[in-house]
Amino acid sequence: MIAVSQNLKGLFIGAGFFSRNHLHAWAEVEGAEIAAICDRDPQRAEAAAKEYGIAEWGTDAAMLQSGRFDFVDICTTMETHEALIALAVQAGVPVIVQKPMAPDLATCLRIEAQARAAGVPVMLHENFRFQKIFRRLREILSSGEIGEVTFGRLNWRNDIDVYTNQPYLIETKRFMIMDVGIHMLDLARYLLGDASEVSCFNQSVKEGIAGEDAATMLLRHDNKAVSVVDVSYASHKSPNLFPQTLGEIEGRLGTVEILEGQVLRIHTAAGRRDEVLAADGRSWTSEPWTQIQDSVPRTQQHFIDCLRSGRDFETSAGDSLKTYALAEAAYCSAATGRTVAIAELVKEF
Ligand code: NAD
Ligand code: 89Y
Repeated sequence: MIAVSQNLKGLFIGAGFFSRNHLHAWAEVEGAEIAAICDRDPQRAEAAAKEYGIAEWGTDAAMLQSGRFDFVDICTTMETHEALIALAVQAGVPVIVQKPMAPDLATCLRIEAQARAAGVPVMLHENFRFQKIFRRLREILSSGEIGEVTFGRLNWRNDIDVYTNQPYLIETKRFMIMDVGIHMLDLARYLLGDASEVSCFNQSVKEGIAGEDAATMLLRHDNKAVSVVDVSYASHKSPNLFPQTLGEIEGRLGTVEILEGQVLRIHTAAGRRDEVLAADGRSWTSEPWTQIQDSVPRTQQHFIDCLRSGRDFETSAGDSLKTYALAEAAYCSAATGRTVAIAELVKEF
């Protein structure tokens, strides 16, 4: 627990494509502020410092070790996370780090073990579960209205030109499952509970990319519920459905459909009703990104609230190992053509 009356002071690392959402969000978060920004590209670091009124900028993440920071927000791509988190762990600085934690489960396990041994809290910036629609859906499920959950379907299928904003994805070998599949696997656990077995088929539909751009996963959850999780950047529809996650959750007493336009349709013996989730109306958000952008301040506020109160993060590195194990199992299943049990990959968490 960090019990101080002043704002916690953060170092922000990685002034690339997605950083503007974090930086706008940090200006809203209560109890924290960004004191310095770091990017190995000096122009990016300086420009972001100017735009967001951040007093200090630098190019070397070793500035983390100055003793002046209460937390670090790491918004770089996955290959850099292990080394950056190791710097934070050495300095004893709590971390919030963008998904994906790392390219493979072995690296995630190392990151988590080192942080745990040093007692340094690490949270994954897993913002999809902080979308309003999924917070509300979780409330409905927890209320018992549709009874024990038996089946789920979560799909993210669109053809957003992700390659222009995030060109590194063209060369990423573990692409779609790590990029958006990981959000869906986290959501599947959030809504249906932990899962123990995975089957998966991967597809590379677009030519010229190094990894898969579509994946269809089948999960067996611990309470025997089943879910189908499918993701694709090669699904052509008009209007483009980006960035909506659609699907349904079935329970013994009813069903909740997740429909286009941020609508939850609840079916129970009492009848059917729709709940429409409105955007928060921030000045810095814009379509089609609003649904994702609105979830970023909630994610960061959760990190700060937990740091201040000593509560566990919902998506701590330790908890998230269960999500990354599902992703690893999905790749293993796609490569071998068989169902993979999590117990084959990790003895216990
Ligand atoms: P990006 O490549 O545009 O930006 C990363 C920045 O980090 C670059 O400016 C790079 O110079 C800098 N950097 C890399 N290593 C560094 C180091 N060691 N020290 C200092 N600076 C360093 O990447 P992006 O598209 O902004 O994505 C960043 C992360 O955010 C990725 O992991 C991506 O998957 C994730 N992301 C999440 C969401 C979401 O909704 N949660 C959306 C988009 C991207
Ligand atoms: O990289 C993806 C993510 O994590 O959320 C949206 C995104 O930026 C593009 O689909």
